[in-house]
Amino acid sequence: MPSKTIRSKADLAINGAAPAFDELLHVGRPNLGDREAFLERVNRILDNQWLTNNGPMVREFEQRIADYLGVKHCVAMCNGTIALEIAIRALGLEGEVIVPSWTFVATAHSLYWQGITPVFADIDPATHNLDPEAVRRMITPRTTGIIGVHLWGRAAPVDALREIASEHGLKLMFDAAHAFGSTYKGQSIGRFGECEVFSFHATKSFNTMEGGAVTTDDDDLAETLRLMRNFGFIGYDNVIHPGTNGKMIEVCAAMGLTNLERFGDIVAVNRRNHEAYRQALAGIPGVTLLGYDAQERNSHHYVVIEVDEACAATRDAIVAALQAENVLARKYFWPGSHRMQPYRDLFPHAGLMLPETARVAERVVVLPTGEAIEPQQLETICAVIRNVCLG
Ligand code: T4K
Repeated sequence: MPSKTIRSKADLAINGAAPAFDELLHVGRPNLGDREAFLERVNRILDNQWLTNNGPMVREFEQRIADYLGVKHCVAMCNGTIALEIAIRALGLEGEVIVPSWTFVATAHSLYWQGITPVFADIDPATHNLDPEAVRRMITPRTTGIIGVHLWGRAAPVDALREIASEHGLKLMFDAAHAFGSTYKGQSIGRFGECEVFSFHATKSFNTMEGGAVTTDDDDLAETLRLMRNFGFIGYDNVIHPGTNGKMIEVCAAMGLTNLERFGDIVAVNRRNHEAYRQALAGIPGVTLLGYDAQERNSHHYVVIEVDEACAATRDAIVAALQAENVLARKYFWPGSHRMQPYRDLFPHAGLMLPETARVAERVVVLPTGEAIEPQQLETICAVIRNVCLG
């Protein structure tokens, strides 16, 4: 059964039956910290009359994030995409840069937007992260860098990518949009490659409404990033570098400081939800919950199931059944960046090198989690999946 576009609540009732949930349950419902603490911070901002441009709230936010991650510099930005663009430019990337296709399209767009060709490499189907051997195959004389993505918060193969980068004289950076609170070999994501880029969008486990950051241990790079996010200004009258407006505003930093205080609780809820999904979905032929690496920390923010040929229902039938019950499950990042525009027209044969990406893209469903979903709702979601798969 093909999935259909849901336009209104009325569209959701199938065969006249009422959907299971009155309210829509979304993938990406924001986790909110303590409202009073947030409002108190907003009042302080209003009292200060300092709304943006590296204000006290942003400076405190940067320090707290750097401490939390154990990294020297956190440069806060207005969102993850601009943070990627600025980091890419600060590293001097040009020509071709290798990225996964299986990621949010912002990873590729942030290169293309500045005249750099994103070259898509295939993934390891067990982790959904870049396959180092596939990366090697895509290197050409025009390649200047690799952007690894820690997809679903699971660390990319950092050591293997580092080895390839140093063998070929390439820059290595990471899109850590999903990986706040994750570790690689016990160390916080945020310290690997030349720099790492976070998204703190509303739909992330840790959010600043809109926001992002570049983190690095490199003093010179951090200084360049700070210049670039503020038009290249140093002081009031002196522009010493090309730049743009990538600044985080004070209210977003206030949200971040407030949410950071509750981040541990949110991770605990996510972990509990993930385990409940694992138990409730066990034993459905052809439905597999993508696991997390038990040796590493993860915010468990993404509940990813894969539906393969052994399942009695198709992936799209499961998504449609969930949407009919008011559960907005997602096929993130279907059909893969290489099949989105402009890449689809520019590189019509890219898919030939991406068989695993193509397979995974046809299998994934992401389910709701976080504080917005109750244990009972989670059980109902699993019952819908069992019904459609087992009849
Ligand atoms: N790299 C990677 C690997 C990324 O995943 C992303 C962003 C980036 C880079 C770029 O970072 P940013 O520039 O975004 O900081 C979302 C987010 O917009 C995007 O941040 C995220 N990745 C991507 C994976 O997902 P959608 O298409 O899910 O957004 P939307 O508006 O459909 O929201 C999802 C659901 O959440 C909705 O059904 C309703 C609910 N929702 C959403 C918002 C914004 C709420 O309940 N409240 C809200 O305020 O893209």
